[in-house]
This record gives sequence, C-alpha cells and structure tokens, in this order.
Amino acid sequence: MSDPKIKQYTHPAGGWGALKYVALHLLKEKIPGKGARTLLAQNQPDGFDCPGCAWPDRDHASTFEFCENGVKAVAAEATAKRVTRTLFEQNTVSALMQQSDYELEEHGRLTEPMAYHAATDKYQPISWQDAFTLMADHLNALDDPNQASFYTSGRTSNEAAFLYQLFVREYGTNNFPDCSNMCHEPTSVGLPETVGVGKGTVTLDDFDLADTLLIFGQNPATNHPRMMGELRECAKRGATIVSINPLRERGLEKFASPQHPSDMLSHGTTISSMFIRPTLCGDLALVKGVIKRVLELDDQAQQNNTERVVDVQFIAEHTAYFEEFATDIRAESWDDIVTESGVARDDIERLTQVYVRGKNVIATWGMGLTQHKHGVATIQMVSNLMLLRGNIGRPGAGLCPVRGHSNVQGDRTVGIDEKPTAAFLERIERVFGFKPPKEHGLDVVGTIEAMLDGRVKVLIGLGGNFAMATPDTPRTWDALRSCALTVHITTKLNRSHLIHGKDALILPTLGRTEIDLQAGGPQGVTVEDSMSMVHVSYGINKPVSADCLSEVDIVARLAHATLNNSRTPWLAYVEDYARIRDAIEQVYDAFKDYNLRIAKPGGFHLGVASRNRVWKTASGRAQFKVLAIPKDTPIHQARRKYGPRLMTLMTTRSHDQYNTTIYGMDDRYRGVYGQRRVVFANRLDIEMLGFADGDWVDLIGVWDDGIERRADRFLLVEYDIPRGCISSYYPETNPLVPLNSYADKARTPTSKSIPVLLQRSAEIGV
Ligand SMILES: Nc1nc2c(c(=O)[nH]1)N[C@H]1C(S)=C(S)[C@@H](COP(=O)(O)OP(=O)(O)OC[C@H]3O[C@@H](n4cnc5c(=O)[nH]c(N)nc54)[C@H](O)[C@@H]3O)O[C@H]1N2
Ligand SMILES: Nc1nc2c(c(=O)[nH]1)N[C@H]1C(S)=C(S)[C@@H](COP(=O)(O)OP(=O)(O)OC[C@H]3O[C@@H](n4cnc5c(=O)[nH]c(N)nc54)[C@H](O)[C@@H]3O)O[C@H]1N2
Ligand SMILES: [Mo]
Repeated sequence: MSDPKIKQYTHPAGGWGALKYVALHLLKEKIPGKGARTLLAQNQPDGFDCPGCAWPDRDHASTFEFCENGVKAVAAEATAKRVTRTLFEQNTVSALMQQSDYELEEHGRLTEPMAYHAATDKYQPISWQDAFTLMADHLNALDDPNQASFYTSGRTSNEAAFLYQLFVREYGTNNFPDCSNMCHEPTSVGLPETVGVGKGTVTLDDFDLADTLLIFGQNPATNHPRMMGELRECAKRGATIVSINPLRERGLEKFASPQHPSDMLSHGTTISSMFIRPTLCGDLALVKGVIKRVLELDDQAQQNNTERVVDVQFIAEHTAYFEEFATDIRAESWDDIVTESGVARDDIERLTQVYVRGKNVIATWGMGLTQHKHGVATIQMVSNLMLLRGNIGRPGAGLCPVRGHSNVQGDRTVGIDEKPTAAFLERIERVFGFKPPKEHGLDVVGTIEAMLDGRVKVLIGLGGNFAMATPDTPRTWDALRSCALTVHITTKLNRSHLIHGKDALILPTLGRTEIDLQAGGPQGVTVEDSMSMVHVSYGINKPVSADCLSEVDIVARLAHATLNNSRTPWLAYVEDYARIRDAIEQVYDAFKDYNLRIAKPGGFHLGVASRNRVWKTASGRAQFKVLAIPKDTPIHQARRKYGPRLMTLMTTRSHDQYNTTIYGMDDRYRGVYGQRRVVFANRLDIEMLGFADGDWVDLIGVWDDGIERRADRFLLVEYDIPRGCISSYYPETNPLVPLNSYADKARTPTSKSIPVLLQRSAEIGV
C-alpha cells in the first residue's frame, strides 16, 4: 500500500486500541473528569440509555459494558464545547458553509434558539415564544397541511415521538419522513408479509442458546460494539459464527474485550470461523442457493430414509405456500445462483452445511441487506431460509434485524409512520376526539420530490441531519432551499442548518444524558431497543444551557401555538411525562401498565407475536415467498452498457463517525488514518482500469435521467473486496445516489449498490 495513511490493522478489534481512542475522545471533548461519572451512568437502571446504537443491554442493569463508540456518542453529547451567538455573529451562513461537517459539529452543543435573517445572511437569537409563533404562522398559512413535512431521526424518545405524531395528525397530515426510511424500512416492510411482524423475534437470552449465527451485511465492531460481547460469548461456547459480507471486517475476525483481562493480554477471541463473500447485492441469490441445497439434502434424506433436513412438522403446522416455494427453488438455475451471488458452489456448500448442522440458528442483518433495490426480497429470502428448519419462534433461534439509532424502533412503534393503519387512526380518534387524516403521507424520498416540485414548503426536523443523510445531495439541497421554512430541533450544529429555506430556525434541545427538569420534577424518557425491550432513561448531567428545551417541551409548545381549538392537554403533558405514557397506553394495548412496568429495572418486552409462533399474516401462518433472482437491475443494465469498467459502490460508516457526525478521520480496523476520501477497490480492477493504488480518482454516477452525478477526488486504495465492487464512506458519496433509486416497496435509497465509473482526477495545485 503506497500511502502512508493506509496500513493494515493487525490487532484484534476492541482491545487496547479502543481504550486509547476512548481517552483521546474524552480529552478532545474536554470532559476527562466528569466524563467518567457520565459514562458509568450509561445503561444503568437509574442512568441514561446510550444514545449510540439500538443493541440491547443485559438486564439494562448489571455491569458497565465498555463500548468505544458508545463512549464517543456520549462524549459528543456531553462535550464541554458550546455554540453561542458569537459564532453566528462572526460568521455568515455562507462562511459557515466553507467549514467541513467535522468542523461544524466540533463547535459543540447548541445553546439558544436562532433564526435566519436573509439581509445579513446570519442566524440571530430569537425568543422561544417568537420561534413558536413563526412556525405556527407558517403552518397555518399553508393552503393544505400536506404542504408541511415532519422528519424524525431515531434518537427521539417514545414520549416526544408520540406527542409529535399526535400534533402533526391533529394539524392534518401523515407526512412523516424518518431516518428509518433510509435504514431498516425493508425489514419493516418485508417481515410482516412472511412472519406477521416487522421486528426481530429474538432477545438476548436467545444468544445464550444459539449454536449458529449468520451475520449478514453488518459491521458490529464499529456500529454495534456491545453486540461483540454477545458474539464473543457465543464463540467461546463453540457456536459457529459466519460472516456474510463482501468485506472481511476486522471486528468479525478477532475481538478483545476490554472487560476481560485474558483477551487483553492475548490476541483476542476468534469470532467468525467462516467468511462468505458475496458480491454487492448478491445475498438473495446466495440464500436461494443455500435453500436449494437444503431441499436437495432433504430429498436425499427421504430417499435414504434418514432424518429429514427440513422441519416437516413446523412447515405443516405453521406455514403456508411451501409447495409453490419449493417448486420455484427446484427450478432455479445454479448458473444464475453462482453468477448473481458471486459465491462459488463450494462456499455455498460450506454455508449450507453450517446451516443444517445448526440446531438453533439466529440470522442477524444490517444495512448490507436493506439498502438495495431488492432489499425487501432479500430479507424475505432470509426469512424463507429460517422457516425451512423452524428457526423462528423458539428459544435460541430467530430473526435479528439490528437497528441503528437507539430509538428508531420505538419511534415507529408509537406512531411515526407515514402509512398508518386504519385501526390506529380510529384509536387516535377515539382517544383524542379529533379526526386524523387517512390519506398516507410522504416518506423521505417523497418529501424531497415534493419539495422539488413545490408541493411541500415547510420542513420540520426532530433531530437528525436531513441535508446530509439523504440521497442525491445537490438536488436535495435545491429542494431544501426552495422551502418557505426549515426548522431543525437538534443538539449540534450541522449542515442542515446551513441548507435552509427562506425562513429558518435552529432549536437547541437537551440530549438524553441531561437532567430534564419539569414542573413535576426530573423526567425520564423511554426507548425501545432492537429486541423490543422498553426501558426508561434518566439524564444525569446539568442541562447544556438554561435556554435549551426538552424535545417534549418543544413539540408540546409548538402544538399549543399552532392548534387553535385543540382539546389535547399539550402543556400538562410537559409537566409530567408519565401522563404521555398514560396516553400511549390508551392508544396501544401492548403498553398496558406502561408506567408501572418501566419502574422495574430493565423495563419490559413489548411482545412480538412471531416470537411465540403467532402469525399475524393474511393466511394466519408464516408464509414462504417465491422470489426471483433479480437479473435486470439498473446495475445489470449499466454493466451491459459499460462492461467491466462499471463498478458497484457501497457506502459505509467508518469507525470514527456516527452517521453524518464525524468524530475523527480514522477507520482503523480497515487501516485508514487521517482521511475519509478513500475508495477501496480490488487490485485486479485497479489494474484493469489502468490505475495504480494511491491514484486520485473521481466517482461518476451512471443513471438514466441525464443528471450529472459525481463525487471528486478519492484516494484509490487496493483492498480485499470482490471484483466489480468498490467501497467508500457516507455521507461524502451521497451525491451519487439517485433520488429515484430505491428499494422496491420500501423506498430505501440504494446506498449499498450505486452504479459508478472511475475517472482519473484532474491534477491540482501544479
Ligand atoms: N459508531 C457508530 N454506530 C452506529 C452508527 C454509526 O454511524 N456509528 N450508525 C447507526 C445506524 S443509524 C445504523 S443503521 C447502524 C448501521 O450498522 P451497519 O449495518 O453495520 O452499517 P454500515 O457501515 O452501513 O455497514 C454495513 C456492512 O454491510 C456490508 N455490506 C454492504 N453491502 C453488502 C451486501 O450487498 N451484502 C452483504 N452481505 N453485506 C454488505 C458492508 O461491508 C458493511 O460491513 O449502526 C448504528 N450504530
Ligand atoms: N449513502 C448513505 N446514506 C445513508 C446511509 C448509508 O449507509 N449510506 N445510512 C442511512 C441511515 S441507516 C440513517 S439512520 C440515516 C441517518 O440520518 P439522521 O438520523 O438524519 O442523521 P444523524 O447523522 O444521525 O443526525 C445527526 C444530528 O442529530 C442531532 N442530534 C443528536 N442527538 C440528538 C438528540 O438527542 N435529539 C435531537 N433532537 N437531535 C439530536 C445532532 O444535531 C446531529 O447533528 O442516514 C442514512 N443515509
Ligand atoms: Mo440507520
């Protein structure tokens, strides 16, 4: 590797490297002293829920679980750095635009509400009351409530999210774009059709019993480091862990738990014993291949009168459409399976053997399965595989989608949903006495399209960074700039504040680590983790400023200012969040005794029907689904046109970022230091294209709408990645994702399969 900033990481993931980075981050955020106290309260019964990922905790009560990236998330929020009005006095918005995303967030926590003034091109302080009046005036001036759209990012608590959807529905629209649209939507759309619920079926206890784990398209050492503790235990117990990923992620090879001295003094624990390396978006074909082999082995077993390989009894008692499904599988061609998956027959055989030997199998997945045109079908194919051997709805086995944001699952559960069911809307009407709109609303892609053609004029964001997280960056920026009003309720400065409408507000809010003091005393909020456990979270740090309001407070006061004749007791809700939980309980039966049940350490499980083999599908059974291997996607079409020069780009997270928040410039498990504009490619592809490792290249989007899409100047790095596939980081590469390139049925942008060409960058500076 020619660049000194690229060097292979030979240590286990976690380990001393993680401890060193933790110390550096606490120092960078200037919180060495109080940092320790803050960190010890993380995920404790009387502490706060980690604002990092959605991986659950053992009992949410016992030991302090060390997690480098959890520390970074907490440190980023608990930072001693502050954005004050001086920053905005000294800098126009155009001047701030010159700063990088890293620099913007580095200014620290937002401390007072600010409003944009076009005359000076600056943000200036505004009182909360004036801010609410400005928003209410805009909202009430629209011809139709559907001209406003209300974004949610997944850190928002159940309480704030529930009030937000209630306000927006009483105002009159179902326009609820949320980060989930860009994330696990294919899971939420795919699983209800096959197993009846769009959530995972396992809890942490099942990991204790599993003997086989299939990890699809996930990089847990970076994105869900607490999951590594579970994987370590499973590996130590002798469970077989297979990583199914085009990349051989370091964290899935070796992991050293900082909690276990033996790991720290040795070379760590081996995690995955098998790496299956499909081509990008090849998983559907791969899983179909495994299923085909399982059926072949089952046929042989029948002929030989040995034990059946499929779970005959489960299939008979619990499933529907097995015959059609099996017929389709038998007819599938091996050539197509191998070509489209990029996995050799031998490897398919190895994976099949592991799967059929497993008595209790858990399949987990992340963005590697969801962010593709066939994300929904791929997840349904995984569900097919698991149903074959009855691996759903019994201890030690099941489906485990691993969510991203710490409350993204809860937000959807309590009503952040642009496609609400009729039953839910009736319940809202019954409990709150207003008629919510029935027409389905806009998602993320729909909102950007509607802004572009003038149908949406107001965007309000409860958390997140809409301008950077979304696809097709230049068009999305045009869309945001065409708005009459953009508002962001956030903790840190980000680019969405700078890509603004005619009027714009920055509304600073408390983070989960801070004490939320209201008339009724300090308030806790609740969140639901990836395994449907709901628990309460109390902040322990002093609020970042006296002029910061909680999300609940902001939403309630916005509602109070906007809705003239509302009978909803908005302001009373703020006094005591237990009242909001009572209201949630009235709408959702699953939240029965909500306040009582969160008083228990660890909280409660929401109940997932498929976990108990109750199938809430059209047939009342778990459903096998016939799914064809896609052979004419935009990638295929582009490859037919450009031949082997056409590359499929995936955009992933580095180890030093939280989505659009850049913590630092290293991705050490992948050997990258001090930079983010890198693109990994296979050595043979680099040669074939006439480049060399260390060259600078531009990425040119290939799409059929005549719009030029490009992202310039990336360092080309030789990497162990399948041919025809390249990898780079998000959000720098979002300009390459076409707005109308999304998952069928789920409309999740195809951030892991973007057709591009590489071009040598122009020489600069000479
Ligand atoms: N520290 C930290 N933690 C986070 C986040 C963060 O940014 N930083 N983000 C949070 C959020 S919102 C989310 S959604 C999660 C994301 O967590 P992940 O899903 O782990 O996120 P990605 O970095 O997008 O990585 C996806 C993985 O999928 C693989 N992959 C890509 N394409 C394919 C494919 O076609 N097939 C297969 N089999 N694999 C593929 C990539 O090589 C990579 O290992 O993490 C959450 N936690
Ligand atoms: N190309 C590409 N694009 C992607 C992805 C990808 O893999 N590739 N991943 C997608 C995925 S999985 C997701 S989830 C989205 C993420 O999209 P978002 O959720 O919109 O983005 P974040 O970067 O998580 O948002 C960061 C901002 O949230 C604010 N914030 C932080 N904590 C809080 C809080 O407690 N309350 C409030 N109100 N605000 C807070 C801060 O101001 C911070 O700047 O991006 C998606 N975009
Ligand atoms: Mo996500």
